[in-house]
Amino acid sequence: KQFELDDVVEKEKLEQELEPPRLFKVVLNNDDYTPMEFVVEVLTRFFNLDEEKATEVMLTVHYKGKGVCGVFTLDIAETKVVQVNDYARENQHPLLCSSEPA
Ligand code: NFA
Repeated sequence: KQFELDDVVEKEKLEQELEPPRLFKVVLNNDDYTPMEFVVEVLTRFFNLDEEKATEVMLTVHYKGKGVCGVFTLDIAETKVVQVNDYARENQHPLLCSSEPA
């Protein structure tokens, strides 16, 4: 147990010397065909937004062309993009999710 504690302390020391991780925005892009209700479902399912916040983001995408779903480290952002695009395709919607540096 003491060794595990030493490992944790050592890891925290190393992390303090590192740069903060680079962050990436995950964005949804507007299209003419995906139903608004499906976009809200995606935002609640994959980004843990409540119904009100999901509706707000969906309407931003609809009216402005794109909108930010969340900000994540690279690996998590990449996973979200794949999950959303796979889910949209499974449901035969053209909805497109992508990521960009924050
Ligand atoms: N523009 C789509 C429609 O009018 C709704 C939509 C919103 C699609 C956000 C994609 C993203 N049905």
